[in-house]
Amino acid sequence: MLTRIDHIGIACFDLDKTVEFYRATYGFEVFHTEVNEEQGVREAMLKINETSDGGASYLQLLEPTREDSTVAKWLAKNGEGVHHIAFGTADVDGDAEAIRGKGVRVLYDQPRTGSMGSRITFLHPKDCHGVLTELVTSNPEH
Ligand code: MC0
Repeated sequence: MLTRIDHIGIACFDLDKTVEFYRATYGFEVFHTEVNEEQGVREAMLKINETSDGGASYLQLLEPTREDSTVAKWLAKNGEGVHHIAFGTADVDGDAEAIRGKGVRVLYDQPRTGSMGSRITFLHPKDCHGVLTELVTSNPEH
């Protein structure tokens, strides 16, 4: 069951400048940063709020680390902006299978590693009314 918005992914050209915009304009501070080599991104997570299921919601700022990454490709075509939305679930495997059964393309056979040790998969934007959609099971250690 999808229980919360885990994060909204925002693609940017310059992570440090974008982090500074969110800090100076809204007062959001960086909760976590990491590089995900598999996904080809450097990212900053800005925590917005805790949620009633024990999780949290974040803004995720994404800067590509290589030209052939999905985010670099998307930035070249669209410029900066909202890249994807991610829903939190306690069971990414079960929810991905259930959604696959409804005819939506799930992009990974098995969930991969996401931010802060989470397990993630993606749904094809063309099957989701133009929205690249991610499913996330958080790592309880975070
Ligand atoms: C592509 N399309 C999108 C889109 N990306 N539509 C909405 N939102 C997006 N973000 C559209 C394109 O405009 C195009 O439509 C069609 O989908 C095919 O795109 P493409 O540019 O030809 O690229 P493909 O087919 O090679 O790849 C698209 C696909 C890919 C969604 C399969 O981006 C992908 O695998 N994404 C999942 C992984 C990802 O995005 N990782 C980065 C975040 P037209 O109409 O022009 O044909 S990593 C992350 O977020 C992790 C670290 C985390 O949360 O923890």
